[in-house]
Amino acid sequence: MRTQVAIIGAGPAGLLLSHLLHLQGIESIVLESRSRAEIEATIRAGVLEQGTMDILTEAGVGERMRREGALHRGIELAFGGGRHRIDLNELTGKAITVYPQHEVIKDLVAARLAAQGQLLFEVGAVTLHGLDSERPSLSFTHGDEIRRIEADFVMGCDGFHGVARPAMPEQARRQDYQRNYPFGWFGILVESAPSSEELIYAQHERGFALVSTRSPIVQRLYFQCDPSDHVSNWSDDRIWSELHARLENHDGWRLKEGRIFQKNIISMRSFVSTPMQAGRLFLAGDAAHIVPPTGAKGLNLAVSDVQLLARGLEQFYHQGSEQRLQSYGADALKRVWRAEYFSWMMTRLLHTSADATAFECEMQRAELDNIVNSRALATALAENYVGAF
Ligand code: FAS
Ligand code: PHB
Repeated sequence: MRTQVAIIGAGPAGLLLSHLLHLQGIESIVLESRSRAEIEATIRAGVLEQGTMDILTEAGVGERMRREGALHRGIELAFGGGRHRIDLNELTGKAITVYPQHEVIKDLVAARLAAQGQLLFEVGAVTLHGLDSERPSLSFTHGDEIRRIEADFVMGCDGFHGVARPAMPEQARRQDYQRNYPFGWFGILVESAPSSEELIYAQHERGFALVSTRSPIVQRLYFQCDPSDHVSNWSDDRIWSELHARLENHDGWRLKEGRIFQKNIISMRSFVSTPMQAGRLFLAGDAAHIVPPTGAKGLNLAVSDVQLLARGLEQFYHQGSEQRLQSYGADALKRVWRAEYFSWMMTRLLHTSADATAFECEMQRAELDNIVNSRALATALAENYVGAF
């Protein structure tokens, strides 16, 4: 097989890149190890920045997002029994949309298939070859066949556990930056109306909790847990009791309960791998960087990487210049590091560390008080949250 751009991974990064290239008349083939049904059912992110909304709309795949997504003009920080609204729209002129990542995946898969895009699902043994040549290729299994794709470029959009980053050529002198957190998130999907108009990020001595939503009849709730904990250790009653405790407040608001129909625990890390490119191999999204979900940046960073890559490939194929492609990694990392900082800051601000000293607990509370009482600090948080950079 032969194509211009071979893409490994049909997550948000790989699918959006393939779609943006198609709009520019650039050919691509996407190789995905899981089935279509699996990728369209993987529950992950929920918050789209304004920039992401705009890219999806301009690319003609934002119609259902605008119809079914929930536009949120603010978020709430809960601590000390009170709730404090950060008015994102008043402070930045922007908003966010809560629209589940798996719905974005469905919209992108539908668009690619409608355009006869080449998406190969359930591939195996993807191996990268000739990355430092001008004719890189991928070998892989598909059904009972062993196949090979020759391309001009290989895009590693295969997530944190993919094969592209480890295949980075030695001479690229890869450097990884990593911070593992001593806690994870226990996530549940609940059959109930939303408990709040907007997302609530709660700091509590028992641990962090987050009230989010998926639809008018499904809530998405999270609470901080031990990353080595097991879903089976948590009965529904124990989950509700913990969530109510962490969301206790003086103003009479109460979390809505309902049938819990999905539970999972995600671990948390900050991770950046540099460089994000070597020869004809480029990394985008979780293949290159991971953020703790506290800042709702993961999906949005993948989209901004892909927008840069699509512009670079368009310049290469339409103007014969490699200038944008050569600066891709450096350009992407500017935003990546700012998002890594924001996600780390929000995680430190809102989570409870077992080994925090009494002084550190007071500093955490004082930092929250500062933010909700200072327009300048609230604006800084709002700008980072909506992605105003
Ligand atoms: P993805 O991991 O989404 O996609 C990579 C794709 O490559 C997958 O479909 C995978 O099957 C495929 N693949 C992997 N190896 C392959 C191989 N060898 N060959 C072929 N295909 C291969 N972000 C938020 O903002 N908020 C959240 O609440 C949030 N929750 C998350 C929960 C979990 C469990 C995880 C893992 C991530 C979460 N994230 C969240 C981050 C998440 O949304 C990512 O940032 C986003 O999926 C990144 O998209 P991609 O870079 O496309 O990577
Ligand atoms: C979600 O709805 O899944 C979500 C929202 C905000 C976050 C993380 C996850 O910061």
